[in-house]
Amino acid sequence: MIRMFTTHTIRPVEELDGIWEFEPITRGQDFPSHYRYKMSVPGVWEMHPGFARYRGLGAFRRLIEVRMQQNLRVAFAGVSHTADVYWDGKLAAHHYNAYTGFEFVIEQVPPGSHELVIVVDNAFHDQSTLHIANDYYTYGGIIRPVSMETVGPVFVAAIRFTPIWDGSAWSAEIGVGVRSLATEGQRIRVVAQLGSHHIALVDSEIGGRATTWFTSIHRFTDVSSWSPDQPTLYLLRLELFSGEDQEPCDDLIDRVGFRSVSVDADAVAINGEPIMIRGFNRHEDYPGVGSALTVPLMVQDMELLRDLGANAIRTSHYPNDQRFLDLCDEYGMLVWEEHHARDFNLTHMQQPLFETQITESTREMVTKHANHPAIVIWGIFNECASDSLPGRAMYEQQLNLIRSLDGSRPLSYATHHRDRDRCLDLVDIVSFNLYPLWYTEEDPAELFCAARGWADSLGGLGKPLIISEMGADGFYGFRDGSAGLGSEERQRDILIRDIVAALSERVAGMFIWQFADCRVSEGRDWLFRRAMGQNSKGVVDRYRRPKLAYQAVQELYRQAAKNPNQGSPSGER
Ligand code: ADA
Repeated sequence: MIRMFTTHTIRPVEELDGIWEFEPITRGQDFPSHYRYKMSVPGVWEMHPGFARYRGLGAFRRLIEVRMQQNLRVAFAGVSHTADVYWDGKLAAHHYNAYTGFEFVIEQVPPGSHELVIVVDNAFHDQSTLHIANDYYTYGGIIRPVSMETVGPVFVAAIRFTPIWDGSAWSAEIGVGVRSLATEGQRIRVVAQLGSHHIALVDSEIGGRATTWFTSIHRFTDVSSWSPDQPTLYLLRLELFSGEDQEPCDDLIDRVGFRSVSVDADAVAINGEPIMIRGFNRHEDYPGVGSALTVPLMVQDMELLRDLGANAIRTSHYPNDQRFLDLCDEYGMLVWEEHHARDFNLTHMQQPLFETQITESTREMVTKHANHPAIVIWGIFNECASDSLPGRAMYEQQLNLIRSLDGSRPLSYATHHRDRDRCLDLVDIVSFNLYPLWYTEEDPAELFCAARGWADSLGGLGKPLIISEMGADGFYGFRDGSAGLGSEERQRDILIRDIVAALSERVAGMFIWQFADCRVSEGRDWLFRRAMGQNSKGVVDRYRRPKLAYQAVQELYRQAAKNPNQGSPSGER
């Protein structure tokens, strides 16, 4: 399943999910002459007993039968982390970064059997500046769905939908990219349908061998708003007509919602309603399937998050699977989505490939995910070099890029630099990662109050404050009446004090670190010596079994949901 809804009813689509052939290879080696293993796509090779800890290169192969000559558009939603795709032995696409998709078109494919080989790399090396050993695990494999579509000489390449609230009614800016594979220019029409609205979107000449963008603003009188309580969604169906044809030759369907996001000094507001963010940070990770979560597991996470009383998720620290974002749209779960960056110091950020790779991660995230109403904040650079002037220039560059691609959402980044941060004036929401009572002995309420002070004196005055991370390790099953270090009791007690402090300090919101325990890289550094090879700050363990903190967080989050304007819901325990 590529998305949680049908994206084409005219364009033929075949999902290439299933069992592919697999063979590990070494750098510089030719394609394997035979493939000894089978792998699930989507999947991670770590689920295979022979590759449970494999870090390196592997070739995936699949034969494609084509019945008649056609143009094929192949779309990979996520390959971890570098992909070189070969069609009948010829390089068709190269892509870096596990967490955003890519696609390519093979023209005039003749009937017969064709070979699709994809060489996947999950190794850490100087060609990979975003995937490094980190406090989460970079798995290997084709981790998200693969699809193959038949496209004509002209097709809809992309839709962009931005809702606009003018104070009394909804309109939306609709962008459509039409791609022509023909050498000659031609006349096309695009018609849009959304609910009861039918719109003649485009009637124009387009040039050959190019993607032409058309953007226009339309008023929608007969629609309801999307909100966390009433997440009303609409299918936006575009049909493309070529020349004088009366029948459409292609279509593209996306799912959209009408909502606005704004900020003031105290809060993030959806449709003008201030919302206290009761969030969790979440990694895409589950035993056995790694980062290739199945739909039932995504739904399970969503149900658990709702059960916990959460209304928001931060996709720490990379763009998420679009099917999970689809679920967020459906459940009314607010999303802070961030590009792929965790804990890069200035030296790291100054590596030759870094700027290109992070810029692509930002661009792909925004252009591919901007239509999700659930995404209400774009984030960049978690705990990177926002404490230096060269770092600031890089923050500014990424923020400017996002603003140029989508000016409709507030921007933020999570910092741990406290009063040394130098970028708070650049964003719309000020966010601090703080671990009182865990990494430091500070009192949570005093610390969050101090954070407001740092923000106010460093360019964040008048901007809402989010505690983007707070939490503590708690090892599942380690119960200890004296609440010893790493016990479920200690974790629960710290989280209670964190949440109560955040609520009483009137921050705009909080994201607990973290929803579920996750596997982490192993290595020599202290970070990579984490016990059990995992980050154990989840309120559920890797199998989603609740720890003691679960019920405590649930109680506080649910009370906060009922009394959004009161500070501490239940006082200290
Ligand atoms: C950081 C980081 C998280 C995680 C956390 C922790 O704040 O942003 O990815 O590593 O610390 O558990 O220490």
